[in-house]
Amino acid sequence: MTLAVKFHDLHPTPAATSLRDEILMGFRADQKFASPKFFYDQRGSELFDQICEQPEYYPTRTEELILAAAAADIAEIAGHEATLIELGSGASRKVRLLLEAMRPSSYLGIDISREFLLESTRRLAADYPWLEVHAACADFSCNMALPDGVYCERPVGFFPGSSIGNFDPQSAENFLRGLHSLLPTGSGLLVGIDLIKDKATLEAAYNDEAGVTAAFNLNLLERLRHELNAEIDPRHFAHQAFFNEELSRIEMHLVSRLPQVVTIEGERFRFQKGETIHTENSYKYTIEGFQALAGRAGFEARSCWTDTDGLFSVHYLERA
Ligand code: AVJ
Repeated sequence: MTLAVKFHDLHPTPAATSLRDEILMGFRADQKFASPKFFYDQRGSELFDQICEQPEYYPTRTEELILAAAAADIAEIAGHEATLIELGSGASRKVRLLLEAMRPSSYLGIDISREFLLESTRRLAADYPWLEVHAACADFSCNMALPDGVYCERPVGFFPGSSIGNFDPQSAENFLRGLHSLLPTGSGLLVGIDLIKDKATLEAAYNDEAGVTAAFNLNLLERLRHELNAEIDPRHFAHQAFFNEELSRIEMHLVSRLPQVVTIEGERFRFQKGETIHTENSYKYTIEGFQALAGRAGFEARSCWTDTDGLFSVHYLERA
C-alpha cells in the first residue's frame, strides 16, 4: 500500500513571470482585464471551494447529483482500468463520485495551484489505497504535454464544473482540438457544462448573499499586492457579476468605486469612477450548442446526463 503521490512538473509550469506579464498586459488595455486563472492562489482556491457550498451556486451540487446518478453508466462506457485525468482538479472532490464505479488504475490531477493540488491528491491517495495517484502542476490553458509514466492505453479526461466556460466558444473549441491531438482515438472526455437558464438564477449564483463570490473576485487584488507589490486598495473596488444575454456569458468585473491611480511593478494605471477590470467570463450553453462545438473539435457525443430541472449537464465525449 502506498500513500505517496507521484508529482510531475509539467511544462508550461505556471510561472511568476506569466502573472506579471499577463496582468500588466491586461491593465494596459482599454477595457482592463485579468485572466480568471489568476484567481487560484491558495486563498482563492479556498474561496472557490466555499463558493461551491453557497445555496445560490447551483452548479456544484447539481453536477455532483448528476455524477452520482450516472456513475454506473459512465463506468460502463469508459470501462475499468482507465487512466482518469482531471483538468483543474482543485479539491479533487467530484472525482470521488466516479472512483468506486469506474475503478480506474490511475488518477492524474492537474491544477495551477501547487500546494492545494498536493494536499488534495494526498488525501485522495490516502482514501483510495488501490489507486495510483499522480499530480501535475500546470497551466492547462497553454498547450500541454502529458507527463511520462502516466500515459496508458485508455485515458479518460475529466473536466468538471463547467470550467471550460471560462474560454470563449472559439477558444473552447481550440482547447478541445488540443486535447484531440493529445489523446489517442477512442479516449473519453467527461465534461461538465452549465446550461443557459433564466437570468435571475444565473445572476444569483454569482452574487451570493454571504459575499463569498465578491471576496473571491476581490482576492485577485490581494494577490497582486502580495505577489507583484501592487499599490492597489481592494476597498476601492466593488464586485460586479451579470449575465450578458447576447454573448451567453456571466461577466465578472471589479468596479472602481472612485477615480484613482494604482501602481503595479512601478507602472501607474488610472481608473475613472465606475471603470472596471474584467476578471472572468463564464459561458453558458445549450446541450445541442455544446455538442456541436465538441463535434467541430473532433469529439463525438456518446452520452449526456442532466438534472430534472435542466440546470447543468455532463457529457461523455469520445475522441473520433
Ligand atoms: C470554475 C469557471 C466554472 O464560472 O462558475 C464561480 C468560477 N467564478 N463563481 C464558474 C466561478 C465565480 C466557475 N468556474
